[in-house]
Amino acid sequence: MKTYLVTGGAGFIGSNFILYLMEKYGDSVEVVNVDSLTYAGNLKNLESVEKRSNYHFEKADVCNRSELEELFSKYDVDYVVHFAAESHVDRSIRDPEIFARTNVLGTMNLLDVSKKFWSTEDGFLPGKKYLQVSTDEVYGSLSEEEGYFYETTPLDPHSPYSASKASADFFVKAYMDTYGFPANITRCSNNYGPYQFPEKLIPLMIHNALNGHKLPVYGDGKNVRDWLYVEDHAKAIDLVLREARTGEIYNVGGHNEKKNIEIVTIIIDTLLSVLPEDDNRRKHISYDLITYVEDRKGHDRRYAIAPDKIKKDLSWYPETDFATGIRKTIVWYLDHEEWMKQVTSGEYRNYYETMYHL
Ligand code: NAD
Ligand code: TDX
Repeated sequence: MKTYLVTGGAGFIGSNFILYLMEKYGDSVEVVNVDSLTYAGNLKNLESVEKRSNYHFEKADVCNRSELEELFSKYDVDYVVHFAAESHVDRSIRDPEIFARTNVLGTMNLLDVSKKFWSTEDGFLPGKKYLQVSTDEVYGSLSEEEGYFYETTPLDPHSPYSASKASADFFVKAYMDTYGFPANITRCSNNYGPYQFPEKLIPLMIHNALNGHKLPVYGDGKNVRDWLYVEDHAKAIDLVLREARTGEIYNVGGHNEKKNIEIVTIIIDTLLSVLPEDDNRRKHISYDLITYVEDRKGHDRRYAIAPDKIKKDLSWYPETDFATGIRKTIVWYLDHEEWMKQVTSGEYRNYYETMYHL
């Protein structure tokens, strides 16, 4: 029986990862969700598993060493999966400091506590592993139509967010290289799917379209992102934890590059094709909502992941193609209006007004 300590388990990818584990392993795993519940953390995401005896929620801050030490004393942790982070690039441009605190110092803290509890006289307890959930953004930006990020591509972050994630990766590497600490790093492309907070492109556009609000496209709308359905990311993480050699770094992505403007038009078209003719929510939806706004500062032009290594070593491949995944995602948001209402009340409105002035 493996015990997973999942940080940031109340966020978008973390909650999808926990639901994936529960579905895949049933009662044969223990899951400890460690989350401080920032604006991005939402325990509603985990309602379907919260009563299970092998699921435990612990409200704790990854920057707080004594809180983490208590948790490692309470649970015999086999795997640490570190999702907890400040994750939104636009917020990092406005307020970089919290990104350094959570993403860099939080990672160092978690690494150090894991090292302390897993150390033996001559190394580390067998079967233990730490996985750093990183991002393709640490590699920087590619030109319009050429090239891919490989694991060997030098790190060249541009935004405060990606700088903090790259720094965290270097600390993980330092622990692996210096102490032989058992860890892996995964670097995934843009995720989409259920439970994503509507500050990010896809859920923001769905929410705005349904409410007849403008659809704010940054710059010329031709920046490219490489989209992966969140469950495929969850599967990759678990595979790396269980099967990869420690010390290895893996890119995760499915060769699904799309310009932002293409994503926005796909969302409009899909909404119109899935909503019944007599559904009131159709009335607002139109291409006229698309509004080009000021570009993001330092906006990375293109991300594209080469996933060859994870395919070759671990036989990972993305199971959900984009046409299927985006439809499933849109249907999920249509079926979860209450969830969207809850997360867009309160702090979200202030954020939206300060950020967009629309
Ligand atoms: P998210 O913002 O939806 O969730 C982050 C979670 O971390 C929230 O539940 C929040 O409450 C928690 N958290 C924040 N600060 C904390 C702290 N100090 N202590 C404990 N918990 C804290 O983020 P996400 O989109 O699910 O991303 C998860 C991870 O995956 C991040 O590390 C991110 O860098 C990485 N990643 C994200 C994507 C993507 O497309 N979203 C792609 C690649 C990698
Ligand atoms: O309103 C918007 N308009 C717009 O044009 C928003 C929110 C975004 N965009 C553009 C900016 C990007 O080119 O869409 C693209 C995607 O933006 P985000 O959803 O903010 O994602 P991105 O900046 O690419 O970063 C994401 O992928 C990598 C995640 O937020 C990160 O956590 C992850 O590491």
